[in-house]
Amino acid sequence: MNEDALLFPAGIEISGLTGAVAPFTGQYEKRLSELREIYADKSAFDDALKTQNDPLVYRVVEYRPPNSDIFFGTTTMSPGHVGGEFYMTRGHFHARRDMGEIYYTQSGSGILLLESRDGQSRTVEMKPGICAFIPPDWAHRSINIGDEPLVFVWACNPEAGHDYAEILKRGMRKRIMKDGDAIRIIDNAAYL
Ligand code: PAN
Ligand code: ZN
Repeated sequence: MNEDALLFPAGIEISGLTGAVAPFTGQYEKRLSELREIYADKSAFDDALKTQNDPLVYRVVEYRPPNSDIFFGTTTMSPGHVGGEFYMTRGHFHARRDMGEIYYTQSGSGILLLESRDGQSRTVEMKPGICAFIPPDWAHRSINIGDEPLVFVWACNPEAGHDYAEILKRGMRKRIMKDGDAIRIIDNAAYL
C-alpha cells in the first residue's frame, strides 16, 4: 500500500449500549479463565471458574483505517466480581511512552484506574458524558463497578501499542472492591 495514499472520511456506527462497531476491522474477547493473574484472591477465582461457564469479561472491537495516525473502537465490559474484586481489564502502559489515549464512556459505570511510571495513582470516574484523558506514560485499567455492561469508546494512535508485562509483573497500587453496595479503593497488598 502506498503510504501517501489519500484517506477518505468515514462515519462508523457505534452502539453505546452493546459496543457494536460497524464496520469494524478487528475484535477480541477476554474470558475469565485468561485473567487469573490480575485478581488477588486466587481461591475465589478458581471457585468462580468451577461454578461458572467461563464468563465473558470484556470484548474489544476496533476500526483501524490503514496508514492512519488514529484509530478507535469500543471496549464492552460485563458486570461481575471475583472475591469481592470487580471485573477489570488487564491494564497496560503504551509501548510508545509519548502516546496517550481517550476513553469516552457510553453506558454503565466504572472507574478508570491510572498509574504513572513513578507510581502515582489516580482514578477517573467512568459514566456517560465523561471523556477521560489518559496522558502519555500512565498505565490504565478500566473496572466495571455497576451491574450493567460498561461500554466506552477509546481512541489513540495505532503505533501506541501495549506493554502488558509491567502491570502483570508488579500489579497496580490500588484494587477496586465491592463491599456490599459500597465501592472501596484499597491498597494492593501484593504490589511490587
Ligand atoms: C483499550 C484497551 C482495552 C482492553 O483499547 O486495550 O480496553 O484493555 P487491556 O488492553 O488492558 O486488556 C486501550 O487502552 N488501548 O490502548
Ligand atoms: Zn491503552
